[in-house]
Amino acid sequence: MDIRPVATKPFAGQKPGTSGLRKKVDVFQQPHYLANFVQSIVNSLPRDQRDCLVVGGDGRYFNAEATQIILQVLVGNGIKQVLVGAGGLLSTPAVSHLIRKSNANGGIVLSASHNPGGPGKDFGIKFNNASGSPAPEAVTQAIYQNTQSISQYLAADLPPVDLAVGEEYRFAETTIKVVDSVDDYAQLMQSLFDFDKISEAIQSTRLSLCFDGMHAVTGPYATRIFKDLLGLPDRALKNCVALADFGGGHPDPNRVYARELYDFMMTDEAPELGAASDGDGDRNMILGRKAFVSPSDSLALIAQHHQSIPQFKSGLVGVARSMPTSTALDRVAQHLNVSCYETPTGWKFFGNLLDEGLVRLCGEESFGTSGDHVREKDGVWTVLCWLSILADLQRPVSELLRQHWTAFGRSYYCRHDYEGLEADKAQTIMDQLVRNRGSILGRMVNGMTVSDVNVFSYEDPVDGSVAHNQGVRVQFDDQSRVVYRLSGTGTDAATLRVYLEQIERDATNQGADAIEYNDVLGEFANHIAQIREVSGLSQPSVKT
Ligand code: G16
Repeated sequence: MDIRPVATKPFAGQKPGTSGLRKKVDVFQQPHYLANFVQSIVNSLPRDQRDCLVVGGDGRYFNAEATQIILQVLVGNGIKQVLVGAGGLLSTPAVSHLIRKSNANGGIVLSASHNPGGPGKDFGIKFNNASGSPAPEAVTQAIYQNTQSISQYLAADLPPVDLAVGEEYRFAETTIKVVDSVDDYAQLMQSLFDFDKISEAIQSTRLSLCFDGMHAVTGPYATRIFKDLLGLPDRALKNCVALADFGGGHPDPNRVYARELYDFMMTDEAPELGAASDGDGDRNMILGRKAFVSPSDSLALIAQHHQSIPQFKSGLVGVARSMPTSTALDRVAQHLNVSCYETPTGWKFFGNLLDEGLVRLCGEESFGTSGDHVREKDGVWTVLCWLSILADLQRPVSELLRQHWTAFGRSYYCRHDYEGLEADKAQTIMDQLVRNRGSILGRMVNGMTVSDVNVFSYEDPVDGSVAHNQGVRVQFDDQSRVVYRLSGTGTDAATLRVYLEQIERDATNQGADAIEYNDVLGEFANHIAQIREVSGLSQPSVKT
């Protein structure tokens, strides 16, 4: 077997976004494109941090071919050990756990998350560091710089590597071990939750679940954990066969793309809990019977009821949310007397806070929640948190939501996405908002007055790094907000996200639909940012 340097040239635009490099799959299929990026990852690693790397992906179209290319480059570079998921499959939180458990130097995740998969659809790659966290900006920047000056990569002429579980190979300096995709993760979950208690509630029919795997990577995880270990019946699991094109669907667990589950959960026949996860298993959607739990509320309720979750029995210490996520968590944190951090969008910003033990629970409005057990958001874990809460408190989700709103006020929250914008127009909208600050201050809507307009910057309290320009906040006098930011995960044109939050403290007015409740504020947000004038879009493409 030869190891040879392959001459190559930089590709423009290999710049990681909110969560790694995401492009159309045919971009990744170009000769050298993926190998260049993987070589750049290796080049960014100090020589003494090339002992062990984890590789796994969400199984989307091109996952199998990409895994072989990655192995060729890692062997070519003499990485001592590579742990790869069987069939090249690992959910994103499972990669994070495996990195931590095996003391690896990092890992490579193949996924475009909730974006569709298949020919003509999306693909992605990202690097996670030794603590299992998506690489911080300094590292992604170093990788990007490398892609822009690369002239060769090292590749081993490997035969096709059969990724059957238990196989072990030795090529040149490298050992490749194929590990079960689910085993380690399932054991971790068993160590964090009281499976007997949840199982007992299920057997006594006090607790029931419908989980939608969206034909994505969590299918096998859900089957092992919810069915084999907790004893839920087959009918509790929908779409749990992982497919390379996610069955032609959009593996995004929200009310739009997990519509069937949502509609079912709004009927009298619905189980206590409904849940869905995304392409790579890090996102989640939580529903009760006739109750949608917004991701921000889900996070706040997990914090409120953390004593029902064995992992958090010793207390939360601190919690964190991304800036656009609703402030429901802040009010619970204040009540619990624990710190609440506000970070930019992107799970990587939680990494340092978790590593330092400053927070134990984090979440984002984009259907992501997780704890200090891994350094990624974690869909199946979130479902287990809810199962634990329901098994312990024995109250319906709808009642828990009502109690929460009565005690803490309700953050009526929703997001308007304006998709398909030309990049320069999207930027113009953001720039104008800041320029027009003076004329926006004092404007009124729904009896609220704009009291501040500012640009969010974040200084990491651990390493002092600063992230500038992380979104524009329009703040009202009653703490309600509109937040504007540009998405960093798309593969096409720009998407402008407008996050709407109104806080209703009157318990008699907390039962409305959040999307409808925010319609007037949404129009106001469009108006003050001149979205219609600049982009021609009078309505958002999606409201979630
Ligand atoms: C990624 C990040 C999240 C972020 C989300 C949306 O999630 O890990 O932190 O909230 O993208 O980002 P944006 O608003 O920039 O599109 P995932 O699940 O796509 O990896």
